[in-house]
Amino acid sequence: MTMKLKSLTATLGCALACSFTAFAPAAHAADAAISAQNAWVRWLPNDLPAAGYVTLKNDGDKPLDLVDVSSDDYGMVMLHQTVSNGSTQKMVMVHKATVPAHGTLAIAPGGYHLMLEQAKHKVAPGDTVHIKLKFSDGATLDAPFAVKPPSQQ
Ligand SMILES: [Cu+2]
Repeated sequence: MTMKLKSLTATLGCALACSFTAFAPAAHAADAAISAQNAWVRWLPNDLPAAGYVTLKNDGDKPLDLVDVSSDDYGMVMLHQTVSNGSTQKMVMVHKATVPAHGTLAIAPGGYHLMLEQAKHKVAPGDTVHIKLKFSDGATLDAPFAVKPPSQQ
């Protein structure tokens, strides 16, 4: 079941909260416990794979798993995890990531990332791409991701 994207940062409805979320893309699935914050893509030149990052917030009483990722902007989207083994680091593909009840999961540099490959059209810093995040309760979030240059940390 796909739920309709309902809101943008501007509709958070709380002037105080907005001071913490200014300019950050935010998305909520209607009636869903899960929301996305600070969604962005670290773009790389020459059609190299890009990495997507987002903080997922679960307002519900049960843990939720991110179980599928896809995009109309990329031919292939995968959930990867960076695993360090002493002095070396490697990426492994994972099939789910858990957002704890009343908690957050940071898909952030050094941990999880969304591997974005085979862009279907030209993507450049300043653009917005959309990634669909599907969760174990059936909710789907179609989140806008701000595309940023490689220097972004
Ligand atoms: Cu990767």
